[in-house]
Amino acid sequence: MSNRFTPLWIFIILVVLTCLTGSETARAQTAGFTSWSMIVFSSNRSGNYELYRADGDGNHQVQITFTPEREYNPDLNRGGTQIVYERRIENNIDLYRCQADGSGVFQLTRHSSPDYDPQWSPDGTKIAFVSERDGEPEIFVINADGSEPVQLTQNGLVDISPTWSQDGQRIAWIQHTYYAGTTH
Ligand SMILES: [Ca+2]
Ligand SMILES: [Ca+2]
Repeated sequence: MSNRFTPLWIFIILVVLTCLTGSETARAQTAGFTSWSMIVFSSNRSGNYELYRADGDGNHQVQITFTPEREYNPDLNRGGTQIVYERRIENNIDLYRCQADGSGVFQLTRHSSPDYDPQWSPDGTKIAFVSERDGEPEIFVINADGSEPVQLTQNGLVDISPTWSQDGQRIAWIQHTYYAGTTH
């Protein structure tokens, strides 16, 4: 798996995706990707934010969500079979999961506070994400079916952007304060 994550491949994918979506939004350029043979991304090219999948070279783009809500931040699991993503309804955000073709949509979080930044664990059994359910952004982990949420951070700082280590044993994230503007 480590070969798939070489900086060269990541750079190539980002360049391809940026070229494909350059006239669209910055959000579309921050697509999730975990396999260079397939990419998933969010775009508002249809007039509403939807998820799309494409081959690793950007060909064969297919729209896989068709909703009045806004779908963002897809993350594809390592097997290329499941996508976790954000669905935004007014001021709330919850996490959903679907098959790589967009079928089998399943709601993972049901909370009045925003849940976002989902990331599959390497083995596909868990999802790390950010939730503001205690008042500000904290890192959480849930099982792939949305059960057993575990809160990993609890502090007065902003904790966002969780990323799993290759062995799935550790999670790195960004912690900062809005006011000081420092990042660790
Ligand atoms: Ca939509
Ligand atoms: Ca915090």
